[in-house]
Amino acid sequence: KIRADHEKALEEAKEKLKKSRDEIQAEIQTEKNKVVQELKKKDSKPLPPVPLPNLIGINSGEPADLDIREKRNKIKEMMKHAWDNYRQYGWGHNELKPIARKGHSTNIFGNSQMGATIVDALDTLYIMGLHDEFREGQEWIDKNLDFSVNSEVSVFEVNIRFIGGLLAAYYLSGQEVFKIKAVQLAGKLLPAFNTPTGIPWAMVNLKSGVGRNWGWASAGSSILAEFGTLHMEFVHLSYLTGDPVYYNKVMHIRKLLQKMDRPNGLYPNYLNPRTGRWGQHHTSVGGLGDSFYEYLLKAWLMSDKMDTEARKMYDDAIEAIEKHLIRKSNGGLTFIGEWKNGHLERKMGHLTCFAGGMFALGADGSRDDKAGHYLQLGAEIAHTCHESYDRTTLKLGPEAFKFDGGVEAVAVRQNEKYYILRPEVIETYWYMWRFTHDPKYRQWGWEATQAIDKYCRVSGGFSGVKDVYSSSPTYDDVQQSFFLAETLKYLYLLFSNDDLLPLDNWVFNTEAHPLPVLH
Ligand code: DMJ
Repeated sequence: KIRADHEKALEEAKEKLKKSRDEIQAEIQTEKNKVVQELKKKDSKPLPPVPLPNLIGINSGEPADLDIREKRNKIKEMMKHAWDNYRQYGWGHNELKPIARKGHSTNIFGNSQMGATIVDALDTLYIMGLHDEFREGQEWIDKNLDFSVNSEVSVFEVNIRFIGGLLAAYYLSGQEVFKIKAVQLAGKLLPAFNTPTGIPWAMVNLKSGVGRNWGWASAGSSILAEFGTLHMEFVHLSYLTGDPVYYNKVMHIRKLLQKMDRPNGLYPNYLNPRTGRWGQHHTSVGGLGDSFYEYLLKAWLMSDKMDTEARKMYDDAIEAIEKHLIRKSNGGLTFIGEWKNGHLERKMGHLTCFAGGMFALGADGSRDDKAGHYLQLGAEIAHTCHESYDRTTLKLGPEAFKFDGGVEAVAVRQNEKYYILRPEVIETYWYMWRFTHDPKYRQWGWEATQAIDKYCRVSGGFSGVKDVYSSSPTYDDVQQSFFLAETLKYLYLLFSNDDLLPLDNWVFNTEAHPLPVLH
């Protein structure tokens, strides 16, 4: 067959070479035009009209208390500082270098300028009432955001920041352009699912559709927190387009996971998309695992609690996590460690701190009515993470902290002492505030606001710091897009009334982009 194909190709080539150069060029041009026309047809296919769900809670949420209002205004001013500087020095780039005052990017966004900060920040601008800035962002997206680029991007990051950001902007503002761009981009991610198992590759080239995995991930594995954090956005895409393709992709992942054995009931962080087998047995509620658990719970909430299969998977997973990963330190701090090949590492990441909010959010509806228990667990994690901030010089939390050899909630290794404007601790304060109204959460949120403003603010925006234990920290010179999407949004909501984006009607994706519950 190979020989026959080869000879056929040679014959065709000989035929072609009989033609003149101009004829050949004309043929190529006709082919090209055909492809362009088809792409255009595909891109401009009108989406079916779908009624916007009944959107509640898009109001100003202005607090009556003067002190709270002033704090909220301060956070809005910080957002404006971050945005204005990005606008001036990094416009169109993915992120900003606030000290060098120029654009910045990392490999998760590929090699093109996709305006990650614009897309990530849109809904925060909208919620804060920064409407001129929102319009500027919308205009840029309308004119410049193009996904037909030869660029290899992270499927997970593009989903949570771009698709999540565009969908939230659409639901909040009703502007069609966001929906259209979200659907176009989703189409570019679909080839990532073309693997022997349907577990997507970590990266995909937006133009060629070729996918692959990170070189560092256990024997060519895909990562739990990456392929397990697509559900919310993909369900919304199917809802908005009437096309089940997105829904089917994520449900296929779920079905596959349900069939697999789990060591000690835990989900390992690595799964090989070719063989369908687990990679290294490493389980964590921080990096590599985190938002997989979050999306099981949120799939249930987003379905108006109809998706009980997701709730069961969440309950099972959390029970195993409590049994094997959650411990109390000698000093009485509850922490979530990491499971590595049968051994518990007594270390917790800043990323893991989001789990306090997750436990509180999942309390209502928990198995055996353990709502009180999970709310308490959320409070304990919030307390531990606050301690990780409070035990530093800058009152900002390190990337990872230990509970070992007399050390409690403190980073030991130099390369774990940085703070890169991450949101997780503040996210947990906000959920805990919504569920308890205990004033300490606002107080802790305000401490973090002041520390960020004092130590991370520079004249060209906000920067991460390399060592939270040093009184004269050096900057990493990156203003992360999630600072505008998440950190500042959660702070703003912490000092707003609860009727701004009530949790009965909105579910926040893992990048803090609010999506409506589909009743
Ligand atoms: C964000 O992009 C998301 O919150 C993600 O789930 C984890 N990490 C960053 C922020 O720290």
